[in-house]
Amino acid sequence: MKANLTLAREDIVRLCERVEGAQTRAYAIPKLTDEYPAMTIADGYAVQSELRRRFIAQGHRLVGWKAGLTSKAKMQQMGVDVPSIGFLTDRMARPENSAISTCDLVHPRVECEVAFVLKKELRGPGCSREDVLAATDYVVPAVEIIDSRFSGFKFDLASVVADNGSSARFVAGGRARYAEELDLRTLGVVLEKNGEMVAMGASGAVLGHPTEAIAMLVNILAEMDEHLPAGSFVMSGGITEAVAVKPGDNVVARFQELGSVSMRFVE
Ligand code: 0L1
Ligand code: MG
Repeated sequence: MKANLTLAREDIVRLCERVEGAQTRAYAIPKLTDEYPAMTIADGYAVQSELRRRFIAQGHRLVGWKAGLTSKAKMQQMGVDVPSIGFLTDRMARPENSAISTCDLVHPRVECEVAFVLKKELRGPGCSREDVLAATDYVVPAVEIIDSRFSGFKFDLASVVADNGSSARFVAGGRARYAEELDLRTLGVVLEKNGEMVAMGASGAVLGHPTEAIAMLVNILAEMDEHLPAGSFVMSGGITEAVAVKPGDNVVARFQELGSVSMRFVE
């Protein structure tokens, strides 16, 4: 990954400050490649790593990671051709059934995901679906609230990666289940907004099997000399497309075998 870096250290810090400002004060910014057209995905991860370093220095606790852009539908929707990863901190977690504020978000959208909790560490390269299953303690249903900070949703993969894969909030809930008790490829999910079904899908939409997304994430982490420690919470990517939410919306994600995850959105 380091071999494909084009940005100088001062540019990485500058772009990180730009992203951090947009995330913490909730305003939209132009995609980063408008100013740095040669920016690579490796540059995007360098900005993301700097953001993670800063948040941890400010007292945020790293709780896990997320795979993003893991379904063909999502890649097409966003005009990209490879998945991405992002980090998750305690400040992004929201309890089930809670009221989630939108005044500190730019373009909030929700998507349904299967999350994995690890009992053993996972390291790449060469992490496989089998390795993921062997390291998984249990799976839980989750809703990710993504929030691209880029104006008019105009972005490319390098910019999205720098913006931590649009990570903003997440809610885990429902029923925790052992992975070996489930067919993780065929789990159905229905997303309801204000009592209406707005999206549906099956877990195989995530790279054919959500464990593939976790293995992909571990192998990308290995390129950055990072790994997933035991206890990590890892979201495998949207099964459904992302659906926009605004104050007053009630959202329920109903997962086959895993129960449901609910929240409401307020100003
Ligand atoms: O979680 C994800 O799939 C990341 C999506 C990044 C692009 C977007 O904001 O839709
Ligand atoms: Mg997601």
